Amino acid sequence: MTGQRWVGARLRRREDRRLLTGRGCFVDDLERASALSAAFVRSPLAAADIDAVDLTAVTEVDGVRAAFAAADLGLSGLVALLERDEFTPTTMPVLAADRIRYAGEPVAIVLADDPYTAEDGVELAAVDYTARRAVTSVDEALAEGAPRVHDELVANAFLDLTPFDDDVDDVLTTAHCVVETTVDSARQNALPLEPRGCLAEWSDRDDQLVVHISTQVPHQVRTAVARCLGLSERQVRVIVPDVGGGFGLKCVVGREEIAVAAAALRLRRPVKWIEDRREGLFASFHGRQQHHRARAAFDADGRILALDAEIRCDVGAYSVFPFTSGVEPLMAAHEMPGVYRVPRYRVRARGVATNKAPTAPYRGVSRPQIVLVMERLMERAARRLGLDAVEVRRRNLIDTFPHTGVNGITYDPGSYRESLDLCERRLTDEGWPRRRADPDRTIGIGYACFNERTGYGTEAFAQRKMSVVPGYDISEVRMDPGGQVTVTTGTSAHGQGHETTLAQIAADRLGLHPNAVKVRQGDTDLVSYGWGTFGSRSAAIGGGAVRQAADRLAERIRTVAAHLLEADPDDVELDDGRCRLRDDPDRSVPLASVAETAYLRSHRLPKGTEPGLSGQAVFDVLTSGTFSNATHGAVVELDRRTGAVRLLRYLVVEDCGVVINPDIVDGQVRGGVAQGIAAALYEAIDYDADGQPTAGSLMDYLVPTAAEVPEIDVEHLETPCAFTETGAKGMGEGGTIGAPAAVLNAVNDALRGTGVELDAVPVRPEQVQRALESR
Ligand code: MCN
Repeated sequence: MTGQRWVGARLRRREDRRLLTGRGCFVDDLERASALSAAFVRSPLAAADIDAVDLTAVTEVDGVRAAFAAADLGLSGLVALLERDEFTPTTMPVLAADRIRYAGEPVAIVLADDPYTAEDGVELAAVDYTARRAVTSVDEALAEGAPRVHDELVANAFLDLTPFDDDVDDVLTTAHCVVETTVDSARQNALPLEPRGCLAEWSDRDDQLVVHISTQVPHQVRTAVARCLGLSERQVRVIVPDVGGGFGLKCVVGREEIAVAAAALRLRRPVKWIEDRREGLFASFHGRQQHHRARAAFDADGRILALDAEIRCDVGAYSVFPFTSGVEPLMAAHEMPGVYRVPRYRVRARGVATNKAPTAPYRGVSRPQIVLVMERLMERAARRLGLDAVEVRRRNLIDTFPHTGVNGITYDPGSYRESLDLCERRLTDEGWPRRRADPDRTIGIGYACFNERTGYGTEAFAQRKMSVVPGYDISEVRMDPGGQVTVTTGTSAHGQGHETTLAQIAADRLGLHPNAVKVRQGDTDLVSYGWGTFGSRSAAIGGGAVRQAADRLAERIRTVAAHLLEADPDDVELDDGRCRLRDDPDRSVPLASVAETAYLRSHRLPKGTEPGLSGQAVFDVLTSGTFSNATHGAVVELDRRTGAVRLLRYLVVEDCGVVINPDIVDGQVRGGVAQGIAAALYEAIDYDADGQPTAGSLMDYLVPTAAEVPEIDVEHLETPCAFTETGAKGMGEGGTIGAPAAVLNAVNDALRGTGVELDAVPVRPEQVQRALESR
């Protein structure tokens, strides 16, 4: 094992042993003898005034210990801010006090001996509402005279911005060819396997409210709880047990979580709340409901000359803490050109309030939609110009790096062209697209090229003008007296395998096996502040902090070892659990002896050397971020009689810089693609005209299962990133970003010759049939 490099190794996920053998510990596994269970009284109406809340009958139920409405708790709400004139801040109350803005909004919290009794109590709450007219679509919300979802919003827009305003009209009128697409994507729920949940308890010993919670962002939960409850940050400790997925839905703070914390503080008893699937579906957070109208001008060779886009995001009833309801429109408007050279760009983007559940930044955030837009434009232009669509892409791909786009973003080097070439070659060599003899069942092939901005540091978030700026991250790496290492990090994995990959990074720097490295995360008392895990930031930023901290520890180890070996620290290298002299490898000392000396025999340390062995670091990406890239290729079979689509083949060629663990990256890509396929073909949360969600269970909200998801092949290209410590770029969202466009393009290819082209997702059998019938 001497000289073994762990970064790049296909090391098995260390967390899987406990997770796969049922020994993981999730919030609901935490038991407290005196705990109360919480359940929420929720509004049945989407828009209403609350006239009165009477919880008397609730508290009379045997086993119900308390029930609180907004007035009883008297809490300030959550306010998320953008420092932009185009943004109007609003408050999300912890419990609705006088207005209801979506069906399922929490009005009161009921605390009982067990969850069943709490639900019984909920049934008896008497709330008088006066219904208002609900606004259930962007068209309705923007119409003249529409009811206002929040009084302070003008034309129901949380955010209305035109960040790029090139004069594109002359190009659009004179260009050889102009194509247009109207892309609609349905509202979705990220649907983590484990729903939201928390257990809050007051600790007299620590004078702290301890909140165990299924979240991606422990420190942000701490800040929100402290602010809402009027506690200092020290008085709140947030601990994250095992988390069964988040996908962005858990990177914002839920009002139920604050209410549970408030009840535990008030009652000085542990309070537990576990969301049920129905609540999760319609009363948590959604994402993805966007409407894009885009036109692009091309020359006769298929080169894009200008892009003109209008983006309307249906962001629901509230702005979420801390990212705000601006996250979808901002992301879409700024990043739409993607991998393509767009010389002129005009865009207007709005985040529109409706009487629906609020939206959180669901994995990929707006990029699945903007990739759909760009890829549909490429396909439409190719058809109009009689060119091959892959060739049109090739002619437009950014090919010199770094490239500063029309959107002001600087793209670091990637393998845009190489990934497309390899993806096309692999699928062509396999003989796709083969058309079957049966004319009713046609085969289609579709591609999508995209990049994914990852590792947003302070600068990238500051450009977005967030008032709470989640950029840097923190790590401490320490060695105990026995030579074993503990890494603490401000990132907070919830399925991504950081216990493995962060250990691989530290192990390389310290010349150890990763099994000698324990990763600790998800506890606000561990590090002073961390930003958690979202935005594919953990490898790039968290990993950078770990590597720097490990290097600082290694330096300390070398100093002590050099003293023991009577050598110069610069001549000492760490390898295979030992410190040895580079030019005289027979002279070495085990790391464990160095550690023992540093802690237990400190009198032997050189004068002026502090006892103990640890290193700390704060790392940030001080650019607009780093861009990983990929090309997805999908092959589908379309049954023209039923409209059913079956995936036959799926290939991803991706480049996320230096790959820390290829198995984990493959797993991340495959999971992401499955969610992208869900967006392309299955999932949609629709609302009726009264604002009632029509998907109340997994009977109506169609989640693809293993039967619908094909084998997904992943090929890696590696363009190392110059400004992350590890050379890694993030990739945790990419699978989700490319799949909708690749699948939709494949469906359109299978529809070739019918005159039908589809630009909206999901494409369900009834949409295909309807389109074919109405030709
Ligand atoms: N990795 C690697 N080599 C690279 C890049 C990443 O080995 N060059 C590894 C990382 O070390 C990490 C994993 O791949 O173990 C993902 O890394 P990264 O791209 O940094 O993303 P994050 O760890 O920050 O995870 C966030 C991302 C997002 S934004 C969502 S949403 C998401 C996702 O990851 N939600 C997930 N993946 C998920 N996976 C699961 N199982 N559950 C979720 O909720």
